[in-house]
Amino acid sequence: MFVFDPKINKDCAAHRKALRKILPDGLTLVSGGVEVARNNDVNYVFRQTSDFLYLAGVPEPNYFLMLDPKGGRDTLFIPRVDAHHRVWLGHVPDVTETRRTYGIGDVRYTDELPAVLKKARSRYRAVYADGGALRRLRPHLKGLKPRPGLLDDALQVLRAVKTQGEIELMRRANDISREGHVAVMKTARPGMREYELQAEFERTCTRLGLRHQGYPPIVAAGKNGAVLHYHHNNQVIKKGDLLLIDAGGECGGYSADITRTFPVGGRFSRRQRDIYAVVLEAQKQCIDRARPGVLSGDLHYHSMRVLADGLKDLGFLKGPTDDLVYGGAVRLFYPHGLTHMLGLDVHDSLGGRKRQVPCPPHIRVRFNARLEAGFAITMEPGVYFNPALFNDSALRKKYRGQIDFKKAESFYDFGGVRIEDDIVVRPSGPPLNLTSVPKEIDDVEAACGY
Ligand SMILES: [Mn+2]
Repeated sequence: MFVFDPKINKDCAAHRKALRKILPDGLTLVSGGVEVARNNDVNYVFRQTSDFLYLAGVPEPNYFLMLDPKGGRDTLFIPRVDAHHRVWLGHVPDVTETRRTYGIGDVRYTDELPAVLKKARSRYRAVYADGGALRRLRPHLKGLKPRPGLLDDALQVLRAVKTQGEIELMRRANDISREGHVAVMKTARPGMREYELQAEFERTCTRLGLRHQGYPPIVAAGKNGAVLHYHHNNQVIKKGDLLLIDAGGECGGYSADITRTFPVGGRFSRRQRDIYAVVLEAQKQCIDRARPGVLSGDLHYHSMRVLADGLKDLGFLKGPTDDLVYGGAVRLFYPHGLTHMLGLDVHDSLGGRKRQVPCPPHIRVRFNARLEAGFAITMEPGVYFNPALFNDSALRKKYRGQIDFKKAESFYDFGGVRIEDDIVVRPSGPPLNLTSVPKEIDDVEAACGY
């Protein structure tokens, strides 16, 4: 179905052009990542820095990128590898091949960087350099005022709005991750360990060409589903458990971020179905409302309202919806945000300082942005029964009249339900949904393969 294709971001040239337009009056220097030691002679699996992937698309370590807007050229600096190292590393592209692969007109070796900088710097007063470039090239930047904050902000501004090439990579990450999620639903059986399903997801992604995960998968059965960043993934899955899996592969550096919750055994129980339906309704309503001009904080409050109404119908909450939402009672069931930006980082750029929208006093969320066409964001409401919250004596006292704590306690073995899709805001109308993993109750049960 998918053929491995070391596809690179075809929009990097456009990204560099846009950056030169924001920072036309300085020399821009961006450093690629360097390898990090894991233990003796072994490095961690290398992941290029997100900004470098955005501007150059190069996944390898030890590169530099220089934008010289007055000189009218971008230069990529690549490490010079001698014959001895080729014995260990195999084929390493030279400047000619690199020029062809990445479409950057000027490619040189990093040992030429000091001489190139010496010539270029006389044309400028400022250097927009990141921390790594400043640390490693400081002696060659004489006479230039470093402005790392402006470079960072410019990149945040640009990275928030996805270009067509970026959306294509995100779609590919999503399409392959879909296969992984479906394989997990089909494979899950009582008696397995959670990590066996992690293996199934990662195996499927790798087999279809995604060599890296955007983040370590969360695979949580039963009560573990209530632990928001559960990472042990080592417990035995029991018959009748809900299985919550939050996992996404990475393509060209762009991550999918998908959560599904399904019944081990293939059929939702009555109470699983009831909670699931409430979360799904909140998610679908919020997806539909994700349009330009909408505040993400307002969407979060909308999701809290839908969840509060649903939990009221099921007897967990009582009282006026507004009181449950603004007073915070619903947050005991839903203690996280609805959405975050998504891209080269799974929690991606917030869009730059100018885009930060202060929250009105009645809204308390960590991420509050006015949505724009091209924003890629997640939509991930959830309902959890986490004893750490429901057993808290101060919270029990505060919400005594609003929460049926006895009923919530009887759901401790339930864990939680989260449903998470990746969407791209469109200029008008509802957003593009990149995620096609089954989520309707009938479709999830059908995918479970019993
Ligand atoms: Mn997420």
